[in-house]
Amino acid sequence: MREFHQDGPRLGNQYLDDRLLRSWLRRVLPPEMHARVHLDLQRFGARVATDILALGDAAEAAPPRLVQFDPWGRRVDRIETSESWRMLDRISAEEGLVAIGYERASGPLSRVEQFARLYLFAPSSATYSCPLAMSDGAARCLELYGTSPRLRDALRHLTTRNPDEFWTSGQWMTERTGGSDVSGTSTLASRDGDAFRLRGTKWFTSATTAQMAMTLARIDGAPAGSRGLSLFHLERRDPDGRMNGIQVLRLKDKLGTHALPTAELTLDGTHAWLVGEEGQGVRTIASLFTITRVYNAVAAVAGMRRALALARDFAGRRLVFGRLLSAQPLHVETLADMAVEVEAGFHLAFRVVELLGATECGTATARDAALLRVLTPVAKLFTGRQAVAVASEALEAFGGAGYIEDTGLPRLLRDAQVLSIWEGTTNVLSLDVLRALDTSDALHALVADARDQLSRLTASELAASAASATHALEQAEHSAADAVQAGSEYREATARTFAFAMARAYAAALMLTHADWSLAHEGDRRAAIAAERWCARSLVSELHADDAYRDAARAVALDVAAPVTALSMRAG
Ligand code: MFK
Repeated sequence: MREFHQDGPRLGNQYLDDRLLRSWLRRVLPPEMHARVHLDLQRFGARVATDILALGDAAEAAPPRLVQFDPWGRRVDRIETSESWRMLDRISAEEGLVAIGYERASGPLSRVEQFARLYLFAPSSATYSCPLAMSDGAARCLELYGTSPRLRDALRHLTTRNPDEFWTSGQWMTERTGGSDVSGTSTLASRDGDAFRLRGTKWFTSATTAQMAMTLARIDGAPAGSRGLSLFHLERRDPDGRMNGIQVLRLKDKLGTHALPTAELTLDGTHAWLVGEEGQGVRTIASLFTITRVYNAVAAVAGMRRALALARDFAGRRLVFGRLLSAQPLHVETLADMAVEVEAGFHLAFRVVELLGATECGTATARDAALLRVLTPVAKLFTGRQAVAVASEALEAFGGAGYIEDTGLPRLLRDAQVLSIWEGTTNVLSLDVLRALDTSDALHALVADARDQLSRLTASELAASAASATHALEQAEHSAADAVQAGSEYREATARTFAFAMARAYAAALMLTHADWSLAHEGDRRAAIAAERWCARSLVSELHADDAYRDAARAVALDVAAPVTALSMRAG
């Protein structure tokens, strides 16, 4: 008797297979730039499914190891990483994964080009995207506040394409007293000539093999609380190669991100240099964590997209109850829901990327700046939660195989779970949304921008969804006003619900804008179906499962062309 063996999922070219990424780039990039970027991403999309993927898998299989003592008992505190992990570092430099954002060869659109690459890279990289995020954040912070030759030199290392000179950076904010609340930071900084010596313990430090780090400390005599904190730059090793007053206490034993070294450190006389003004540490490091939060959002969507790609491919291979999964209506429905989540998250994350580029290049309006401020936490918190839900659903789409380690699938979920925690949890970021509303005209900016987008739609078949989006925006605006009236406790308690409502409504406007363009310029109905499903599912409660609806589901679930009737699903 012939034994049955199920084929596992296969990954194709991750750029060519990504209809949404390709379509969105075609829309937002000028034709000449698009032609160049298209060719380049085609090459890179093949790499992330072949050699880069193999390096990521190998790095995951050979996690870092801490060697605290040499054979003769001397304290060395060496974190040993795999050859594959180090290769990912070199590839990151050569591919300009940070550099593109600072060369700014394409002006404000440079960030779009850079993050399109990072989007392809992240899910294959065993979370090498984490050191890159912190390095990019440190680069932005040094670009803004790094006035001394030492700090300018660090910036040069962070943004070079030369792998022999490329540095990564850590972002050491967390102490035992708190990750979300840094006000209890107990690391002290004492003056030493034109520099400082740091003493304290850092409880979570990601990518601890980085050449440098940015960290918070309290200068002797500074007041308690977060207003007494200053930001410092330090190098991990002295010029003679010894650890710069740093002891590695242990590596953290984490649920996921296994290739990424995360450590607990003691600083004891660590030589460090002030960045920005004394007592302005939180405000100064905000320029760094704005960037890492954008990375988080893009990596979250990239992870969802990878999970969907694998589940889609598998649906075309797996035969159950006499037919392929891709022909099973209930499975198609599940895939369609996942696909719609990916589309919504993608638009939110890449809208922030666009705004970031414009702000950095001085082409942003005041409204764009306010939008960037509020959409950064909104996109981060929303996509972080989506990533966990979509990864969980994807595992289930493989049945028992999704739960078995050597399929590689459980990693999707493990590595997603951190995205809603680090760089600010969902709740902390919901509160940051309130901070943004209080310190800028962000609510007005967001609502006005979404309304402008909706008012420019031309396709009549999108009108009902546009009305739902408009209604949702109005509701978000009213609940913000009601919350202010009701007082700060109520406002905090509803912050998360409010942040999610804004995310959903704004994502609807972005999806409809893209759908409108895609209908007109590509004759493609899939973005419209995704937008319509989004508005129907998330903003309006009733759905009607008629034939047109099922066709529509198939089109977004399997990414296949849809009949004209598919868009009429709300009419049923
Ligand atoms: C693949 C992706 C990989 C991503 C890399 C992950 C690597 C992992 C590394 C980490 O996870 S490091 C730890 C990350 N930790 C956090 O993100 C901390 C989370 N907590 C917060 O974000 C809190 O809201 C915060 C610490 C900022 C609260 O601090 P404070 O001092 O209580 O806030 P306060 O007093 O409201 O603000 C101080 C100043 O900072 C104000 O400016 P002014 O002095 O001018 O008034 C604020 O406006 C400013 N500020 C605060 N948050 C800001 C901000 N400015 C801009 N953007 C923000 N989000």
